[in-house]
Amino acid sequence: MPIHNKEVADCFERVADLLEIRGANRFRVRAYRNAARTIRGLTKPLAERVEDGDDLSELSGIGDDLAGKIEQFVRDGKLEMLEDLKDEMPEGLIEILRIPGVGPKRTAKLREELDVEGVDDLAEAAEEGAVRFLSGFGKKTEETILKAIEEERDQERRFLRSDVVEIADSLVEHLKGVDGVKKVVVAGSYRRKRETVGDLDILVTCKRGTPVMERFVNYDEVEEVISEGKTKATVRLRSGIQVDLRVVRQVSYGAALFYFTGSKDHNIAVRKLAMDRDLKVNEYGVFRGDKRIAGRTEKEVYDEVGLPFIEPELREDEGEIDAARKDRLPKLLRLEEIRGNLHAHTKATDGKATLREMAEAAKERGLEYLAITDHSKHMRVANGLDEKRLRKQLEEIDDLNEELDGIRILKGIEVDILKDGSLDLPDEVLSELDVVVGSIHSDFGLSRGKQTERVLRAMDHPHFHILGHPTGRLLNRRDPYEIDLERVVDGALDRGCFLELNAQPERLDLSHVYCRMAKEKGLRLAISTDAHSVGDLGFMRYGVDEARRGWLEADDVVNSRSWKDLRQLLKRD
Ligand code: DGT
Ligand code: CA
Ligand code: CA
Ligand code: ZN
Repeated sequence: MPIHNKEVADCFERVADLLEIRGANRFRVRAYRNAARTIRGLTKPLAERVEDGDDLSELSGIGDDLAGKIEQFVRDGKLEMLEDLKDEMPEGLIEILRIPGVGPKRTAKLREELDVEGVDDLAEAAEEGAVRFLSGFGKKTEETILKAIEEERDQERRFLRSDVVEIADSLVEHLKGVDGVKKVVVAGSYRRKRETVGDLDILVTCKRGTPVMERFVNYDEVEEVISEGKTKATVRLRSGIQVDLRVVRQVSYGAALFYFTGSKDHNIAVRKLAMDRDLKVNEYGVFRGDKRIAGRTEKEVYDEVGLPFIEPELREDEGEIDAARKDRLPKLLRLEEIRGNLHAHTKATDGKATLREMAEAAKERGLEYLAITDHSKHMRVANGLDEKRLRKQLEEIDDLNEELDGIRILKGIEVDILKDGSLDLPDEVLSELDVVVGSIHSDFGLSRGKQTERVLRAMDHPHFHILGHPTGRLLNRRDPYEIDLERVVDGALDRGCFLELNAQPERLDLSHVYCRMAKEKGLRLAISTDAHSVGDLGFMRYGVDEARRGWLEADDVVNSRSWKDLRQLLKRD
């Protein structure tokens, strides 16, 4: 992919930052900043200029030296000088730069006067009140810095589910390998399939005398043993995540699993029901007086309080107890019920695999259909398709469908919803497609009213089928944009189009709360992986997890249907 001007400008800006921290001559620093500004103002891509053999040193503020550096960056995709600067700078200093309110000047000052070399040093200095006395700082700045660090730490403390799945699996395998161990299960928010987890809670049952604690604290991945007792221990793994381990007796297994799965609110609600029956529920069992009457399985626990088994994903005290009492629990969607995938990219835009590779991988996963929905031209950073390139892709899809058996490739697009709600490609070409996903990739900052109108306008287009990643959130990174989802759901129902549950583990957008709202209003969703590589097709499991947290059943999901039925469903009149 060609280098964009913004990347070159960012690179120079970075060089200026690092030079400034290092205390370089201020004219030199300014030269890089000026060059960055010039580059941001250019319309013709530098990559093209280099290719055309333009003399870059004719640009204002760019001499021979910088011209050479631009050529290097355009050619190699990186700048040796920046790499060197990064290598010689403590990494912590680079992290400090990212804290709002701390630029390179302040970073240099902190380093000079307070020996600050990283975020932890800075937090300590700020907590001690040493930062406010530096010239150019003050009390207010000190407070802002502390707050920013705390916020960042809070965010870092929760891990994306997809980042801990492997960690959890290998630890479970490790523990299962210990002679005498019977059951190993991960409880807590992980078992409830939350999209982020604070820590892992593992339960083990084993024969008497099994050295399970010892094997736990000596696991390779353990970085620190925080506490260790006979039946419980807590460690921190190298990845930073903490793990609580509990060894429980077989007779208490169900009660312990129930207790440590949570959520806390669900547990409290169930315990209330127990009290009405003069029972006590705790992590050791269900008791009448001093007598344990149940607790070997979770089902026993629910039986005793008069409830059917409640799936972990529903245990949030959000109405599941009431639904269980009335025997109205949903029959939650299962991964095997998903028959196709309606959002995927290829090399034609920002994907990593070819059309054929994506098709074959989808077939291997047992899918009946896969929609190829590359970006449209407004997404320039992704090399989005114009009408001509899209038509070329449609022909390739026709050819491939002729050739391949056992999978159908659907013709699609992820078309940009422009600021005014128009779509980035003409209705005429959209009308030739099987699936049109419309998404917002720009102007996230519109007011709630405007953003909502924009989406409704987009859905007015007669060939609009599915609203992609409807709130734009990125877990731990970007809040959703302001939008009135209730109106959007109603608007989709009125028009006969659908919303997506984007299964990328850092999106999971719609979130379960909105999934449930959509379901209650009678709107069906498409669960899609938004795959940018063959491996990403595996994200479907995370989408299904989120859907289950949103109470969805197979019927609530459009891609649980055969293509024949789905095609009818997508038809708008
Ligand atoms: P996390 O780790 O923040 O993602 O969320 P959880 O739900 O895994 O919470 P965690 O690890 O603090 O505790 C695991 C489970 O143990 C929790 O879901 C319910 C249970 N639990 C913990 N503390 C209490 C408590 O004070 N009362 C009750 N009833 N249950 C608790
Ligand atoms: Ca936990
Ligand atoms: Ca825990
Ligand atoms: Zn997108």
